[in-house]
Amino acid sequence: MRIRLIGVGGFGANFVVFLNKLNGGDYPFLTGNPECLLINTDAAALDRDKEITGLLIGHAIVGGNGCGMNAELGRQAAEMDSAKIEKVVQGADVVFVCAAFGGGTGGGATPEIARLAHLAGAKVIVLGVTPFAFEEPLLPQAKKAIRNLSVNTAYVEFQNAKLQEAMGGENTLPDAIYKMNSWIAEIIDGIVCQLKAGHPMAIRRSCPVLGECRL
Ligand SMILES: Nc1nc2c(ncn2[C@@H]2O[C@H](COP(=O)(O)OP(=O)(O)OP(=O)(O)O)[C@@H](O)[C@H]2O)c(=O)[nH]1
Ligand SMILES: [Mg+2]
Repeated sequence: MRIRLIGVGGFGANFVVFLNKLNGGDYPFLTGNPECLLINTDAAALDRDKEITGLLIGHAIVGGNGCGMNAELGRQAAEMDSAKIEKVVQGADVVFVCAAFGGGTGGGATPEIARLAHLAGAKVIVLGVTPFAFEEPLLPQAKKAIRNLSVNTAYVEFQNAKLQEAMGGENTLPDAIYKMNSWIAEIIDGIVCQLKAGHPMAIRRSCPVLGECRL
């Protein structure tokens, strides 16, 4: 089974790098070698994480400088480079896409990447984080990104705002982020373990209308 893990935008890259640093010790699925890939509109960020294969999108519109939290630019970037994205999702049985829904690249490009992966024949699972409470202006575009996910895309939402609240005031932001990354990794690990064991499990999204999701 070919499993591909795609980190989109800044958060997506942070998460994939976090997983790669674990060396497979904590999460057995890592020993199964998922193929990791980063997709970003930010050339410098891809360069920083160059130990993982990167795909730069949208260079013609943002010049490799990221989307400045503008999801419309992220959407256009993915659309204009859909041929490149099609190539990197070919041949995968399962594609996990990790992104921040509130980010310009993450929120804008993720629905298109997920759609192309589905068209290429993969089961697609998006793992997305929503904004922290102090990032309220990003909420509308995060909600829009979720609405833009096709009905063929399963998704799991991780809410930064709820996470911070749940962890209480004594934890620092890096603690909260570490914890969130660990939860996302556990979910991917669990799904892959089930699939590899051949358990009869379907990955679906049953309802195209998405309301509030809770932790
Ligand atoms: N939990 C968690 N959230 C993160 C992390 N990095 C960024 N975020 C959240 O992600 C959102 C911003 O998304 P980014 O991924 O930085 O943006 P991007 O997709 O790169 O988009 P552009 O920079 O606009 O091209 C904000 O809500 C951040 O709080 C992280 O490591 N962990
Ligand atoms: Mg960025």
